[in-house]
Amino acid sequence: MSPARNDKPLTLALSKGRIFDETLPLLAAAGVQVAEDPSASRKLILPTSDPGLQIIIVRATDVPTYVQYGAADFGIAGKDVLDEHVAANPDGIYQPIDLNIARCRLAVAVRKGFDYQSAVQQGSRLRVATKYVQATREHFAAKGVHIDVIKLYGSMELAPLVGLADAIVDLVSTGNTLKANNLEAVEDIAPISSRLIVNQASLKTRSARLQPLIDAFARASAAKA
Ligand code: PRT
Ligand code: MG
Repeated sequence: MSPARNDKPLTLALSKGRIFDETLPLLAAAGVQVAEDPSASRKLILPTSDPGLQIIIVRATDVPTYVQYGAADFGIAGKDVLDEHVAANPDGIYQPIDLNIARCRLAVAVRKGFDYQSAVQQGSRLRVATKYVQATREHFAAKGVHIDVIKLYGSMELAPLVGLADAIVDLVSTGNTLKANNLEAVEDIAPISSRLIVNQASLKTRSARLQPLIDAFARASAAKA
């Protein structure tokens, strides 16, 4: 551990959009304000009212990678993203708290009128399009249903409409996106919320500065739950 590294500000990795927006009140509860809105600014490193804390803005799926390698000391990521990351890279990330923000659920959805239950009962092989390959494989393996997974990076809702897949596994919050595309959720896989994640080395070497923030986040999120 070099002294230089300890003088650097703590770095928190966030994605813009709902996670950034829902993290602001948690930071405020820790006495920290953020002057700039990443949706309006092109800056990727945002200072905060605490000179010892900066925020970096990365893609939601990249947050665990920055934290794992210690480029960020801590970060906030959806359980969906985290589970997929940890399945491939199990080491280096500590997950102390469920922040109860950016909540939704992971679900199986199909075109309205597609008889999912019968297809499952008859043992048909299903084609399932998803960004969540690990969670999807585990879910269907536990049910004893054979599937072919088609990996997509977005707009999963389109896949059943154009014959790419029989079903999708995707996040649902209001259900409006499914409805707008004539799809319906037929099975819930897991509730999803965002988690605080911490680099394991940072937790040891920078705990004097990290722990108070972790504690403030824990209190603020428990008050929300
Ligand atoms: O958007 P981008 O491709 O840059 O990245 P991302 O989609 O990974 O990021 P973002 O900010 O959209 O999502 C970050 C995290 O928010 C996710 O990892 C989830 O943990 C959480 N979250 C909570 C959601 C939703 N709710 C959600 N509704 N993430 C995505 N959605 C999408 C969903 O995939 C679907 O397309 O919103 C659509 C459904 O919304 P409803 O309200 O119509 O049901
Ligand atoms: Mg998105």
